[in-house]
Amino acid sequence: EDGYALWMRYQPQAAIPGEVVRQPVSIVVPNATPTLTRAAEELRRGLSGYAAGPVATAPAVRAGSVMLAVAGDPAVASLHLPTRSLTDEGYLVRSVTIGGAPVTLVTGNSDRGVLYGAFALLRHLGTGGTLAKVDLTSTPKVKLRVLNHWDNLDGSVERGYAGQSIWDWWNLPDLKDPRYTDYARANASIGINGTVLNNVNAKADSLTAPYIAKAAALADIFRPWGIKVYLSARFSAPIEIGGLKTADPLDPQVAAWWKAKADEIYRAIPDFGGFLVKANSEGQPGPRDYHRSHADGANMLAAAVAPHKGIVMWRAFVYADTDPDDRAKQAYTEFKPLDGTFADNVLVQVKNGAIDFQPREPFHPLFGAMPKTPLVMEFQITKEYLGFASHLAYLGPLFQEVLDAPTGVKRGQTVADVVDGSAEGHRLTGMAGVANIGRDRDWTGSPFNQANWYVFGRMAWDPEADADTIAREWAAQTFTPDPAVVDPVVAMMMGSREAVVDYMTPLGLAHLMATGHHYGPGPWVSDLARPEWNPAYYHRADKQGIGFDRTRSGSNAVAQYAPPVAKRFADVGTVPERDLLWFHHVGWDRRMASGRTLWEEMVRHYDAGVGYVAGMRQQWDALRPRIDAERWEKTATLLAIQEREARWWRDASLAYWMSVNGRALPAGVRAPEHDLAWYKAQNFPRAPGHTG
Ligand code: BDP
Repeated sequence: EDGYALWMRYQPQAAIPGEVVRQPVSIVVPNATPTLTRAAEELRRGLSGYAAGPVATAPAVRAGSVMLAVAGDPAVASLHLPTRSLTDEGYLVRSVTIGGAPVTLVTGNSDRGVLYGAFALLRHLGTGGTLAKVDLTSTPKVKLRVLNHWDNLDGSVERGYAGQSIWDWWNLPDLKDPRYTDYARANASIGINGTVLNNVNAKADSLTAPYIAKAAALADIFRPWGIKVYLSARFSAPIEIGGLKTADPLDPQVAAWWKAKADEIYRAIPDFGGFLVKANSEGQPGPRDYHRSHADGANMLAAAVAPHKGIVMWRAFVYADTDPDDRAKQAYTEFKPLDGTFADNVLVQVKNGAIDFQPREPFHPLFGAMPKTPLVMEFQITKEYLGFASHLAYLGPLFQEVLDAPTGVKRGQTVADVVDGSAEGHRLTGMAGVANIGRDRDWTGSPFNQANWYVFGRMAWDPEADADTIAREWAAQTFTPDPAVVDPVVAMMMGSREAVVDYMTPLGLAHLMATGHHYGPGPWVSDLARPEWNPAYYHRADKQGIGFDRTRSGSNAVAQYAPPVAKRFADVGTVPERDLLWFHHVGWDRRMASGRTLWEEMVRHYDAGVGYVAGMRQQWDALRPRIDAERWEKTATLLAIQEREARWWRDASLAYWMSVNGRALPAGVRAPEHDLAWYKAQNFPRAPGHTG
């Protein structure tokens, strides 16, 4: 068991064989389209696994059949089931009677709906359910559920920690690695319906004819699984591969070039999803190079794909030299005024927080602030700032915390309401996840990282879903539904992200890692060329206090939130303690809710983080007899690394804070293992995932 099968292991389980064996199961697909054929094959695979015996496909239903058919099929229509509300991607799986025979029906209004239903049935069986009296129904709340691969054409993956890219650009379009199909199965099983193949730091080559042909080969494999292909577009491509002198979005020649390019792509990929664009950020070209706005750029590309029903996802992650007083303010400053000026097929893609995928950030103030524009939530599934693939951190609670946050714009409105379109009645909606997938045998660098891919898909389907419930589902399918495994595994997972916050950046601190790799601690770094490259810029610690003042006396970034939220964050008495140092610069002796001083409280958080990891190791040790050897061993080793590195973060941070505040550690607290100079001397010239 090397983890390749992900959560689709379909292992025999105590509860299932009885059900299946009692009556032979057959699978019936009256109308075998490419998608339904795959759905049937997946069910055959799954049911034979769970039943520990062969399952056949049959031409007609009999007692015990599982039938896959769209709602319009005469046999289904005659049952008068409530299928209208399923819209085009929802499913209904139900025990019914057809021609006198008890049958499990998997239906939906489209083949894709049926496919999702098949996976829902497998999930039901994989989490301890049986084939008796099945009744499952669900409709996705978000339309575009998309992975963003930061994969480069040379095979490296920016911020990827699970090996090289799974796309073998060299041998595509000819060589169709079976892995592509397994990738599509995995995504379809959790409802992901789109994938951006290449890095947002894009090369224009990905838009040349040979690469379009390669992307088309992947699109052909993914199509029956309901997955569309998208490409990151480099804004200056008309110059680099088109021979034009400019990429000015208002230049008719530029617009014509993109239109012709879009037409060319759609000839090869008729259902091409559209473009994702990072513009005028971290050195990428964009419309502002020509003194045009982001909307000018986005709308020009949108016009090129509109005749083909394509869309543009335009990123709001603009990180340039424009807002020197506070990096956190840039996206809002540039995008908020553009609300209402984007074309209908443009979505603005916003990171979950205003800086950059930190272990914790308050939700991005753009959510709720651009009511006329559909906003895509961008989460990072790969753990750039949470210990790469090495540390165990389940991101479900992070995603949920952001999605559940009240925007303060209207009573009861949450970030999830903005993302799923219900806040303003947007029909075009999206959620994007920066993938953690690579060529490692287990896809994501560790068994537990698979859970982050899984929870992203499940929350994109339903942004109000619960992280704990999803962790249970994942653990049951990935290991076994036995509560003796699921309970401790879920317990480990649920607190794991908070532990990372505790040992890296407690109480609202952020961006304290050493230069380049984003892995180990470097709170002392203060000599890099641009101020906001330095951790010291973010923590602002001195002898008296610590924290970034984002209230009126500081950068006033807090004013970017709607008034009730701004008020709560701006007041040092009402801001949640977990966000304290994000918004406020406070004294080391400030009294916290616990009665401890800030300094004492910080120390406690560092210790809690390290302690949690030690606890996870114990829990995992106790699970040894119940988990297969290979996955147990790998996880145990990674947890040992994590414990060592949690201590490193704690010790390095404490050593540094003490050098700044001149305070002693509270009584009974362990001193850092080394002196500050030792921590400063650590360096990692060859960290993975940093492609420059
Ligand atoms: C940062 C990454 C960088 C990405 C950038 C982005 O460090 O590698 O290119 O985000 O999202 O988190 O564009």
